[in-house]
Amino acid sequence: MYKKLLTLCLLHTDTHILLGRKKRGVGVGKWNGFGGKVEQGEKIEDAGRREVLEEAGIHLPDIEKTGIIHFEFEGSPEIWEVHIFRAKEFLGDPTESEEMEPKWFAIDEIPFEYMWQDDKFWVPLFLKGVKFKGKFSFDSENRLVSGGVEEVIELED
Ligand code: 8OG
Repeated sequence: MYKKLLTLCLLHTDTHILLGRKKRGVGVGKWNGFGGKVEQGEKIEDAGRREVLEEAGIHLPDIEKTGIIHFEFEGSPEIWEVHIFRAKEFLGDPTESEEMEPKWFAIDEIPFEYMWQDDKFWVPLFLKGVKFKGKFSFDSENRLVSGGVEEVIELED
C-alpha cells in the first residue's frame, strides 16, 4: 500500500460554508471544499492554503486541522489520506478558477446528494466543531461500500 497525502479546506462562517463545483478531474461535477495533493517537501497546512488561493482566489491567514480521513479504492494500491481544515478568517472574494466554481451554501442547505457519498457522515462533525478521524472504502465504480468516522480529542500533524 502506498499513501497519497491530500488536503481539503472548508471556509465556514456562523451560517454558511463555501463549496466549489469541481470543473475537471476526480469528482468532476461534485460540490466540495478546496484542496488537492500535497507537493514533495511542502507542509500539509501550506498545501491547503495554496490550493484555496489557486482554486478560489482566497487567502487564508489561519487554518485549523479538524479531521483526517483515509480512503481506499477497490483494485488500487493507494490509500488517500485527506487532511481536512477549517478556516473562519479569509481575505478576498471567492473567484471562479479553471478548477472550481465557488458558491456559499447555508448550513441547512448543504447539497449532500451532489457531494462525495461519505461527506454526509463527517460534515456534521465538522459543523459541530469537533475533531474526527475516519476511513471509507469505495468500489471500482466509486460507490461507497463501507466505513465511518469517530470523534477524537487530538489529531497528529
Ligand atoms: O487534486 P484533486 O482536486 O483531484 O484532489 C482531490 C480533492 O478531493 C482533495 O481536496 C481531497 C478531496 N477528496 C477526496 N476524497 C474525498 C471525499 O470522499 N470527500 C470529499 N469531500 N473530498 C474528498 O480525495
